Amino acid sequence: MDLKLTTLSLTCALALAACGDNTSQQTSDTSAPATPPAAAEPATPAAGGDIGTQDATAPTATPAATDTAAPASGKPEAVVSNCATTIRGDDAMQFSVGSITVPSSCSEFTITLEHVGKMPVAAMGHNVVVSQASDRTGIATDGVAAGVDGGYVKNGDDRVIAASDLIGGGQTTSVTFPVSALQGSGPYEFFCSFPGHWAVMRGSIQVG
Ligand SMILES: [Cu+2]
Repeated sequence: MDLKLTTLSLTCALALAACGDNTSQQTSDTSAPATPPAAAEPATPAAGGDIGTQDATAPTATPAATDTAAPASGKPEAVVSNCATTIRGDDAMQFSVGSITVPSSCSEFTITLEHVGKMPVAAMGHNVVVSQASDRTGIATDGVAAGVDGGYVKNGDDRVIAASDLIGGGQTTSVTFPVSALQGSGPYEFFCSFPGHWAVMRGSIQVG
């Protein structure tokens, strides 16, 4: 019910935006919330609104729609320069990027992780681990026993391509690894191996 109303309201708002008609908005301000959608809907096709609606969707509907729909994949691509990138982790258990593309011209690649939060490592520690995607769960599960002091990575785990230190809020760390390690049979991922984090704090990493 709420969703439907929200959708209708959005449709209304988008239709109004497409029309660019301030008069209509004044109408919706004074009317009951449910009334304007019905009035605005017929106006959409008349305005030739398909393209206008899509244009308006990106800026307008993003906060409500995207945050719940795409937990891991809605993130931007990492900015890479000089065979390195910097990503951020925060107190909301999120990485700032969803994908890292390593230039094939690089022989080594460095990922720097900035923990921009304030929580201590024991409560909200982050690291960045690189592995085959299919090894992520095993690495993280076996890493639990290593604890905070072991960075939640099992000592000598040969499935790990790269693993940074585990850091708390305000700290920065980095890890460098050979690009050839990403040129076998992927796909590959980067993730945080802190218990519970690896399910959401992850993204794809590939040589491009
Ligand atoms: Cu984490």
